[in-house]
Amino acid sequence: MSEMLIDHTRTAFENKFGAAPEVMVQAPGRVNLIGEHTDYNDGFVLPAAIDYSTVIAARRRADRIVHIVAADYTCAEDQFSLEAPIERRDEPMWANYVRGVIRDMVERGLPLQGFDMVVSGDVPQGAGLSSSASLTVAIGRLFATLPGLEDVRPIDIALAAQRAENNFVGTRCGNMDQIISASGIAGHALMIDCRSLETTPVPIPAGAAIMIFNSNVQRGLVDSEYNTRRRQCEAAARHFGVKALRDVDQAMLDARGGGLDAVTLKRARHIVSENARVLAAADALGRGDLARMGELMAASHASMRDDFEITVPLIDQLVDIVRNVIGSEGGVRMTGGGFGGCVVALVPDARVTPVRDAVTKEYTGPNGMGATIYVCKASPGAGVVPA
Ligand code: GAF
Repeated sequence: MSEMLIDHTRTAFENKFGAAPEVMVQAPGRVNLIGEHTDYNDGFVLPAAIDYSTVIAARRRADRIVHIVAADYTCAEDQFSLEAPIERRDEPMWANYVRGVIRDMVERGLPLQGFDMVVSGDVPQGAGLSSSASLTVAIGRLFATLPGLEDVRPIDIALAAQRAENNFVGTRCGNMDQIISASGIAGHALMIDCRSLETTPVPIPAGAAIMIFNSNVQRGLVDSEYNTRRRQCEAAARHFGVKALRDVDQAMLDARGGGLDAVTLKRARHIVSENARVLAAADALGRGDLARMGELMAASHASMRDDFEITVPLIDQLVDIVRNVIGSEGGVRMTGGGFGGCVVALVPDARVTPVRDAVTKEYTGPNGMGATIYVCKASPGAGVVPA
């Protein structure tokens, strides 16, 4: 997490409210190493929290008013009372993420109080690195600092944040982004069982770097295509007579998949094979076996491209450029919901510069833009930072 961002947020609070903040919290964005679109199928994922986050500087108020200043949106403001029903706004959209979490916590009977707060962040927006989950989780983490809310656990914050997106903002996301933002562990990825909500920390091997490449392809179709994929997965689960595709294994798919139409069969094949890959990847990463991890990431990318059909040609090119440099020494794949956004690679430290050079030289995105490259540290989940 950037000290500069913390200082910037603290200063913005002092300038706006004329006093030092009393509490500061942060919540990170995330990168998913493997396990795409498996979360809403009750399956497995393997994300890591990254060192880019949303930071909030705040001070409790004597009344029940919530007053938010968005430092990154020309200090635009939102203000509402905890006494009245919290309504959705047409705009700005960021206000609905904030309102949604707070409304969820109020509806659950939690003893909330008013806050003055300034929100700022450095998670790239619209890149598929979960800037919205980092905002909703940061809001939940802030309110969890109030007296009487000590028992609110990271998973409670994550689920409130997911409900806010599903029920208030209107995004049909799964639970991966919020759980990793709330529960991440420094130096580790987390294998999450998205049904039982059990998390298993898996260390990032010493000497391996997490690189993220933003293709700068805008994720234009992501909402409509995401919802279509969800419907196709639900239809496939109904065909097999199970609650979710998590309950289908390769043998069932082979025996009864023939009854599905060709497209739905491909969607189901991605989910079934991807769940198996996540389990294998958690094992490989835990053993420090980057070569095996690389095979699994390559298979995941091929499955997203050919079966789930969520990659785009520029993303495929970016993956090829990285793979040509790292060979079997690491892994690379598209990460996130798809249709643009980012590519993630796990590479030996010695390969970071050659990979960066190759991508800078060989990748040209939309409007002649190159890729934006981040070398990330697996970071802790949401928490209080010194005010
Ligand atoms: C988006 C969603 F928000 C997640 O829940 C997940 O489904 C992901 O796409 C795909 O793996 O980030």
